[in-house]
Amino acid sequence: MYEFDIPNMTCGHCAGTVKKAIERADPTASSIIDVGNKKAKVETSLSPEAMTAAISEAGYPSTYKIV
Ligand SMILES: [Cu+2]
Repeated sequence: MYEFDIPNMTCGHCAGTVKKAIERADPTASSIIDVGNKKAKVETSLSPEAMTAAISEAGYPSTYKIV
């Protein structure tokens, strides 16, 4: 599982956009979005680089760590 740090994700609307981007990139992904801490935990079979790119393309640059 990866934890993405998404500084621009500041409200529920952002969280929805991020969640959609994650699910579009990997329909089998499961994610927990934490807007308060601007983090998303994602279980995905994609590489974290690919998922970072997908989230970034939706307008939310991020960094990740393995958790
Ligand atoms: Cu927002």
